Amino acid sequence: MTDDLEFRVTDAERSRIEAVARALIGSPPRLIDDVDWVDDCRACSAELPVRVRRRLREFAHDPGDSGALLVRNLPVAADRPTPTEFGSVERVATVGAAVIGLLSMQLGELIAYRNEKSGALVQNVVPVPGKEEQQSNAGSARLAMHIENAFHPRRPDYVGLLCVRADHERIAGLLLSCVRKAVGTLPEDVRAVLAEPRFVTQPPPSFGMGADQAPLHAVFTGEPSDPDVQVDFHATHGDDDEAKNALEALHDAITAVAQTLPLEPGDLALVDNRMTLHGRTFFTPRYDGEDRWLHRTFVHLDHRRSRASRTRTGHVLA
Ligand SMILES: O=C(O)CCC(=O)C(=O)O
Ligand SMILES: [Fe+2]
Repeated sequence: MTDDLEFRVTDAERSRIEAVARALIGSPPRLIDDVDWVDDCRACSAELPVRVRRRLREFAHDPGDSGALLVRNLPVAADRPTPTEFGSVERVATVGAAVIGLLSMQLGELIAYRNEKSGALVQNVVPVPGKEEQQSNAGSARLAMHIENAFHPRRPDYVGLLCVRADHERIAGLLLSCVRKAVGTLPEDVRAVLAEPRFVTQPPPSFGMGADQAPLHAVFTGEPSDPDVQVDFHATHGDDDEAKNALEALHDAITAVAQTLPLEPGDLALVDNRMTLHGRTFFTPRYDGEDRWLHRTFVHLDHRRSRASRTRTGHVLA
């Protein structure tokens, strides 16, 4: 299998990207969630270095066997303490927020969900005191492999995760596992079960949907040898014994091909959420302002498809 995961920007490209980011944040409105800022971000993303735009365009066409792209050596400025509050988001544009916005918008449209992180388009992934064991990005225990918002009919096509600060001990690893690498290792009958609507994924309480309303769905859809995947190993359950066993077999196969990436500041993981699961190894937060800190974005390839869930110019799905 080709290692198509890493793409390192040169120092000259990094300077150019920083100049584009500074131009974007230097003029009003400076508020990320303002529709005019998103329009400016889309326009400025056309000013990114051509080699970067070309690589992102190639990735959108074919995410390879890793189903993710790790863009390295990007400009970020860790110029304030790592936030510690639950639901932390970026409101005022910073270099880091602009950089993740600019690269995300070369793939598609930024989106968010009203019921998650107050609908902010650039969110923070930080450990939160008291939430250590929680299966959410506020935790610091091992986070089960999942696709993002697996329960949601309009889940993101891509998830962007930009590292602003690493954890103290540099042991936290972003886990990535593409179903393309796993599917061929599964027996035919297991794959057939995974392609049937025999699974349920619980929405998080913040979405206010009753667990009993969650519909049955298939875990594999599309071309059987190269399927899309809909699963969250914390929230998805098989509806019968055979389905439960198939899910366990998928878990083993996904775990066996997972890669662990200890993200460094300036690393942006763009994850194809249709075929690639992510998770995180455990780490130990200190809550001293120097903890691990990522920015996160969600991208839709086809903004039109979510029109019924948002206003005409809006980016936040109800
Ligand atoms: O902490 C991480 O590396 C990933 C957390 C995560 O799954 C997310 O923010 O969606
Ligand atoms: Fe996630």
